[in-house]
Amino acid sequence: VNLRALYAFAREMYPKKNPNPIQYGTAGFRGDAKYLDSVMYRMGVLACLRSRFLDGKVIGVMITASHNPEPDNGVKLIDPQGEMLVGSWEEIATKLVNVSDKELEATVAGIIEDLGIDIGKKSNVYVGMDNRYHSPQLLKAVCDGVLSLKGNVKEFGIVTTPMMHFYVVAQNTSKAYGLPTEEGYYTKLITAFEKIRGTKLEKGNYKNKIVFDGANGVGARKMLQFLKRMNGSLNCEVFNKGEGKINHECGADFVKVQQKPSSGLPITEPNTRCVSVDGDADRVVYFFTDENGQFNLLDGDRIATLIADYLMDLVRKCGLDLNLGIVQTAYANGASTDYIVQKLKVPVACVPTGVKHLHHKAQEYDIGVYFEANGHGTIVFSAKAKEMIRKSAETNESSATLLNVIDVINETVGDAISDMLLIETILHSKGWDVKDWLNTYVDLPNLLLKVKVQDRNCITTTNAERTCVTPNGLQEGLDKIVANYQRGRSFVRPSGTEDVVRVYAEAASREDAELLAYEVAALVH
Ligand code: NG1
Ligand code: ZN
Repeated sequence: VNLRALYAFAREMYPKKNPNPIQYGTAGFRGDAKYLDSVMYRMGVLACLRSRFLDGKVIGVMITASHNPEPDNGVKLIDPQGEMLVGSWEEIATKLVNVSDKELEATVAGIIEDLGIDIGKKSNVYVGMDNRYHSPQLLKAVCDGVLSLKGNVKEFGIVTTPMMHFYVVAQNTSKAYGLPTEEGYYTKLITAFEKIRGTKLEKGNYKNKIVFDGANGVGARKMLQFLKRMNGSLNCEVFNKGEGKINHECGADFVKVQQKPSSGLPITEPNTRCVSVDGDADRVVYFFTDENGQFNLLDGDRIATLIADYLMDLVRKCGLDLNLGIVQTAYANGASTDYIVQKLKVPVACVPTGVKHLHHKAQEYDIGVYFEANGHGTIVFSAKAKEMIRKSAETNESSATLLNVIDVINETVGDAISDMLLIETILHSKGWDVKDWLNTYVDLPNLLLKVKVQDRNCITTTNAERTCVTPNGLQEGLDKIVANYQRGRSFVRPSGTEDVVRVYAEAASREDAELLAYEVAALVH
């Protein structure tokens, strides 16, 4: 391996263009696609080194800007067990993309030396992308990065983010997990889903009919692939299939933040279940419009509580002694937390924003259910839990069902389609429609605002982002405002993915939630 090639490649094909330093954040690097060629090239180099560092284990690279607008793109690395890149390498990544082209060779040499990487070892990298028009060019840059250090690279073309995670885990673990191919992914999820569902497709209030909003992203085309293989076990019509701009007035982020239906969907009968995913299909929310024309959102908090309730019931029927916990962030609606504590009586933890934090916390339970309010989440089962369920499944029907439930779930990362299949399974099993689901608790009215400030990092927080540490006096000011509102709660934090400060507020009435949010925003400004 000749490091000289690095500089030549960088200078000729992927010269550094990003004017300002960028940082590997909660979702990797993200920004205007115009500046990302060199970032992608260098992330290919880094993925190649990381695989060598880990004895040739497959490292994944996903090219997407998720729910961001169309001009943006991004990249993140996937570690061998499907987790997000380990923290210490995030710093290396940040350093590597910010050095000049000239310094590249020396920087890579430094990384190799510091970490004692044997560059004679094999290196294997998997790469996939979303359907943005600039993704193919960026994918080529990643591949060139891997190739310039003589690593092996396998391209998966257009995939959802969770599919990419699935491939990486499937390749690095046993065959029993599933095959690291598109067909392997569909087969695993569909087989488990259809086994639980059986042949009776409608039950009680549950109707086999959903409207799917694909956000003009990858989720739409993959959902169509699922349906082709499902023979009607799920009756689903797909919209926003890519005819419009990705995430533009549609998709999970739009629905959650705007609190209204996506455009591009047909007028449906009242109370029809609508499902929105985001551009790379790792987030999902449900919604419906009732007979009074009222929009109703079923967000990540609803999903977490529905799943936890179902799983607890199943575990009880299995007769297994397994503890279950729910992990939320500060954005979780206060009413959902009350419902978890008072009705479900399940332990609930609050952690800082970013699925990495949620995932780690969830792993402390035998069964950990985690969702961000925006619909990003999944469920993790400990090795001990899986073993107990597997044993008991030989004699207990509920345990056999639970075993299939585990196979419907993409445990490595939030997966919109897998989450949706699980939700459909639960609603079917309970004989529920959206109204039954909505009736479990009443959300507190809430609002999320973005505030532009000079330097968002002036604001630092503690207590899982619920308390401000700096600037001095901000928290005291906030407390004073909040005290005037019934059931008021508000917090501010710098975004990890955009150059803004986010303000969240909830209160007993819509009017109050809005007043509170604007009062706090004015304080931050
Ligand atoms: P930031 O920009 O740090 O608030 C957003 C979402 C996170 C997470 C990340 C990664 C909100 C309020 N924040 O983070 O939950 O999904 O993007 O995509 O939704
Ligand atoms: Zn996403």
